[in-house]
Amino acid sequence: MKIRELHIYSHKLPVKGGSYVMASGTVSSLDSTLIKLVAEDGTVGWGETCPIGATYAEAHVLGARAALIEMAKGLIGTEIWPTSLNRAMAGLLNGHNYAKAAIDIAAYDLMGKCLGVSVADLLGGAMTDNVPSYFATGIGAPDEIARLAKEKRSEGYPRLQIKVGGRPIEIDIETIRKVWEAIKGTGMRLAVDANRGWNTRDTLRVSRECSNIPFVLEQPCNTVQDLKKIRPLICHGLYMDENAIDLNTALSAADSGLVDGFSMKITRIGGMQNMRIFRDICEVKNLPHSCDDSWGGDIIAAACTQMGSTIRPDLCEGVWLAAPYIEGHYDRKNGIKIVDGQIRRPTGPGLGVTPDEAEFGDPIASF
Ligand code: 0XW
Ligand code: MG
Repeated sequence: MKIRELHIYSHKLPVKGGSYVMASGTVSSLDSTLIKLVAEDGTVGWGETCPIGATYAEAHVLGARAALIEMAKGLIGTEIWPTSLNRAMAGLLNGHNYAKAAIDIAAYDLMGKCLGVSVADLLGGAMTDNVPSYFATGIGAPDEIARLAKEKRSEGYPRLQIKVGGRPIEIDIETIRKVWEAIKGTGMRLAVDANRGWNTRDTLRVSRECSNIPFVLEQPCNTVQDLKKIRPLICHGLYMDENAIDLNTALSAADSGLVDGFSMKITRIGGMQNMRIFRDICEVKNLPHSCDDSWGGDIIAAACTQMGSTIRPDLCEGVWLAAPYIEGHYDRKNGIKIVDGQIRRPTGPGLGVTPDEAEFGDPIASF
């Protein structure tokens, strides 16, 4: 089955409540990029990529679009099947995983629709239709984050990620302690994510001074070298997020024992095909991981949910969605929602969501 048409759309996703703050930057409105692939028989597949600003990862909105435009002409007439498609993309452009991911997601959606099966089936089969999510706070005052932690626990979230970094380390330590007071004994799991914002000195201090609090340290420092430096000295589990820029890096972090798990983004690793390989590597190495993306609407949420449903349940750290921070849906009927901390997997063919194209207006480019 070959690609006949490729269309690129832009869609604004303002942050509900004004802004989302992390150590690596503050965002108030995201500009998502959607891909519509049309196969030779007229079947349609949708993909999406939405970097969270320009300072979170080595990714930004116009970079995604330039990369997609660079590849687009060469992709017309290419097979949609994932291995050949990913090889075709590699032959057209080096790197730029986060742009290629949008094509790969659309191809999976299209394949599922052609074959009449869900994307989870294509990925090996869903383990559950009720996928656990986790809530991620932004950076905030210790008492406010502790209040939010309690609220999210009572809503049913099994896991919480709190953001730290970019301010005096004493405030981060106070936040961690207050959050733990609010959730201890409830079974809620905790990740402390500095989004590269701490140096090694402060990371060691936090781990030492909070040694009695069971959390995982997510991407505390900026580089792999920093993670190597702190690794033997911390008393908390270490998860890699932003540094896991491709399969090679993730594989070597998993194999060398540098990390205890990952916070993984489908677009950063290059789409469903690479995420599936990553999932299987983690299963071989017995490493927990999440299945998220940096931001995005119903298409990316459906991709994360379909993939998340196939992760071995004891290794699944949850599927994070931007949904709590976004108004509305692309698909009013089957749009992806978090209810009681869980996400219901759409079971229709492909991704299981059908966006209302009128929401996106005219394409910004068509091939
Ligand atoms: C909390 N997230 C999943 C959403 C933002 O994109 C950042 C990310 C993370 O874990 O760093
Ligand atoms: Mg993270």
